Amino acid sequence: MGRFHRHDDGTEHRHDEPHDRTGHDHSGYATGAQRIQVLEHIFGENDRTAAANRADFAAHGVHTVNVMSSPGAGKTTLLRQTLRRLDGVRVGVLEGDIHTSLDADRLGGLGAAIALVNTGDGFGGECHLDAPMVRSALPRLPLADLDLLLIENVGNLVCPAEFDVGEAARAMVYAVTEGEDKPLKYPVMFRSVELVLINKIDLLPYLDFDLDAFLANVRAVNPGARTLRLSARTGEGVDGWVEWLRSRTGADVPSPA
Ligand SMILES: Nc1nc2c(ncn2[C@@H]2O[C@H](COP(=O)(O)OP(=O)(O)O)[C@@H](O)[C@H]2O)c(=O)[nH]1
Ligand SMILES: [Mg+2]
Ligand SMILES: [Zn+2]
Repeated sequence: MGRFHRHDDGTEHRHDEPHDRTGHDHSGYATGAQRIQVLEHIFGENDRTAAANRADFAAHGVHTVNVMSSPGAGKTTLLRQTLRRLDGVRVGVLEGDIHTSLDADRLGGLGAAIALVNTGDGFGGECHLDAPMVRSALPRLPLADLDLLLIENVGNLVCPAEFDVGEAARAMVYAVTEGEDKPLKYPVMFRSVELVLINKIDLLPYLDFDLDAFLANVRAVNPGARTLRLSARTGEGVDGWVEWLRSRTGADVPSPA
């Protein structure tokens, strides 16, 4: 049912190989030359649309951050905390989910403009956002009145990283309950982000998560990535992320003392 996938780090697979190395192939296409042509066509279309999105964001002075993670790592909880702290910054949220408006509803009432994209509603139930999906939501966002657009991607540790949606920056939320090994097992997303937000640190006393081993694994796949530790539940460390966002919005707003 899916449309296409790509691994653009060049090491995961070539387009003429089956996609099974990432654990699934939902392209629905036969292998061979025809499949390559279809993938090239579709990725060309994605990249052209991503460029159009990026141009629109730039034209309106909107800084766009694509937030990715596994399901349940804490994206929506963190975005709630974030919206509460971003006073003075005009924020929009583009909420990506396969089904339901549950997360979009959780983010309502906090001053942000929200646009929901359900990939199960006309986009084949995709496990990620792509550039045309993001583009479909832009008419529902007041871009001219925004400084920052936060995109909550569909929960999935693999596919979202493969699609440029026109964002200026990428961050991922990673929960300490996911173990130390995932940067090595799922390197594509870890490589594609500037910032890894290590979430649920309130649970560390109850886990045997080895933070040093995790940090070493992140460094092994992406030496340039910045990491921040936080708890979206207690709010500890969230200010560091909010400062990172503020520093990029271009909105000349001093942070509250
Ligand atoms: N203990 C703890 N739970 C958290 C934290 N952040 C999120 N959660 C919980 O993790 C679950 C999934 O969170 P959610 O924000 O929906 O994750 P998402 O799927 O990435 O958007 C919910 O039950 C949250 O309450 C955290 O920092 N600490
Ligand atoms: Mg969510
Ligand atoms: Zn997928």
